[in-house]
Amino acid sequence: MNAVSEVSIAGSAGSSLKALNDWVTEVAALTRPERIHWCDGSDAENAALVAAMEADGTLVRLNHDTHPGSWLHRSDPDDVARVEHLTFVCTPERDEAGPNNHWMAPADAHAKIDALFDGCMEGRTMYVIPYCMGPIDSPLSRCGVEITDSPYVVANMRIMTRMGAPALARIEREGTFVKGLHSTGELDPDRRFIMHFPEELAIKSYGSGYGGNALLGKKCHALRIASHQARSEGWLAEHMLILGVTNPQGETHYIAAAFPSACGKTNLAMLIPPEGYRRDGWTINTIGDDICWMRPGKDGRLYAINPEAGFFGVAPGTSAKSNPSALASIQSNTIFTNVGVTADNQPWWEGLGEGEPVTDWRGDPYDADTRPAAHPNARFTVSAKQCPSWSPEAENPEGVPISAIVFGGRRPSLVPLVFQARDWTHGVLVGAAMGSETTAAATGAVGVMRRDPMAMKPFCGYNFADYFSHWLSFDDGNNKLPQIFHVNWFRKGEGGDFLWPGFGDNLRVLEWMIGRVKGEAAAVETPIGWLPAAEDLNLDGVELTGEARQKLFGFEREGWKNEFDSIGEYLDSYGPRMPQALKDEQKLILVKLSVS
Ligand code: GTP
Ligand code: SPV
Ligand code: MN
Repeated sequence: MNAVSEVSIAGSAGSSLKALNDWVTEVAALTRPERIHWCDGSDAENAALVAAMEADGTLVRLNHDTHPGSWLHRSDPDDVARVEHLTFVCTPERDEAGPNNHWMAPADAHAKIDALFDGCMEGRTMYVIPYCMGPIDSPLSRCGVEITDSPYVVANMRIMTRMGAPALARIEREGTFVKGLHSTGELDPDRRFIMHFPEELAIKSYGSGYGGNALLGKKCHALRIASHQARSEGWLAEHMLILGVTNPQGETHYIAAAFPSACGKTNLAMLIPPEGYRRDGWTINTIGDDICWMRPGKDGRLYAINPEAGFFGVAPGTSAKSNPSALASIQSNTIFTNVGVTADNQPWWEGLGEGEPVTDWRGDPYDADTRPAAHPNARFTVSAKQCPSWSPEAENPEGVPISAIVFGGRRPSLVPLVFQARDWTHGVLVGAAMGSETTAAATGAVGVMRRDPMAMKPFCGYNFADYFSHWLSFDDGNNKLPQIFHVNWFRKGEGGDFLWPGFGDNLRVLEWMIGRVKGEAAAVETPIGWLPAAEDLNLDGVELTGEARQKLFGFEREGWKNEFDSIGEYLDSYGPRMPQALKDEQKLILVKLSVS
């Protein structure tokens, strides 16, 4: 593969690249690769890498008549999701990481993981990937360098980030970058760690080649390290999609929404308006589907960028009906991970709605009694620009102004379709108190209710109590902050079915939110916030049973009392670090709930 070269930039580098070059030399001394390849992000480099991966079976060619430029990767069957129990935040003091993180002392963590890295790249190529999270010329963007021995990681990082020469130039200009060291190692779950060193702006990940464990720009950098940086620099790094809603009058409102993993961010970000809305001229513009960095602008509003350049989306359930924009995006130049394949070699997954699998995600003949064709956390990696609803505003270096922040999770009972927080402090409590059922995006049991504040439980790089204080600090009397809402697309009826149609129909809820932001839409005040009556939403064309109306728009006082008792216990579990303002808000609501 002649694109692989042993380039050292030491000789030619300006002094600001010296730190990078010294680090690469140090890592090479530890991992002892046969070759070092500095990635430039070019098409020729990618073509050479893909050809080499096809030759060694890392990538399987899909049907290039139906899916030009698309490939399948089958990961190790024990390496199919994030591993939260093996993910550590290594701050000098345990309390800085907080009860929300697994913690290890930095020196111990380095020693433990460096022992695994010792000689691990012998006979292999070490790739150096300079990347930029966010538009290359945005003051909100931040750069990093990932060193990896996985060409699959290189190919994914090329889609997910602005990778290569322009990023290296920015690093040279700025002189600072996040250091991410990754090796797939033996893919042995017993020799696997994902470690973060926020004070050192460093990440070390060993033993997994999958998604958020291995594409270090994503959850490791853009959330765990960035949330830590954001705290000291006065901004927010969040697990949120960003979308623009344009109404028939041509006004666009940008909304950022935090839902836990596999709870609907990609779907909402690419929403297709229901028929009547389309006719009236409503459109959706996609800025991002997973991560949002935002900070107050000169006018006091929060301005947001999507630090990513691609989507690493959940494949199962993606269909022409549920998410036509995602499906259209992944017809070409897409890497599929752990999906099944049809007889004519097209990618296939449960919920696709057409075709039939012959081979499952492990490469075995498909047998419905053995396992699903696609792993439930099977994913596609594709450039955001291939999405029909992609907005050029995603490249705006200033970011887009946010009108509303939405929190939500999978709540089969109690929680209504939507409500609005009274003010910022209440909204922060709504986010802090979020709960959701676990999904296949991480290893472990699925469908277990857990608190997942702001959808950041697996991703906040420091103590949640300090994180909530940071959120509260934005209400400084000068900022013009967004309204905060909570949604639940996953409320179930007695029969166990979802009561809300969801997907495109979620625009009905977004329209109500924008109406609230503009002071036009009606709502009823309750102790948990402002709730719409069913009549306050445009439900033209939606059939809802009596049970659905009652549960989606009702307020269940007794259930909420129990919920607020449990929220109080949760806040208390953080001890005295938990901001008093949140505890006061929780107590105030509990008192209101008790007065009927
Ligand atoms: P990550 O990439 O893991 O962060 O996930 P995500 O939040 O982007 O989730 P995604 O949009 O991929 O959705 C995950 C699952 O939720 C899919 O199976 C979807 O079909 C389902 N889903 C998304 N939106 C809705 C909805 O409005 N209603 C219902 N019932 N299911 C939904
Ligand atoms: C998530 O789990 O929230 C994801 C997938 O978006 S991963 O990149 O694996 O974190
Ligand atoms: Mn995610």
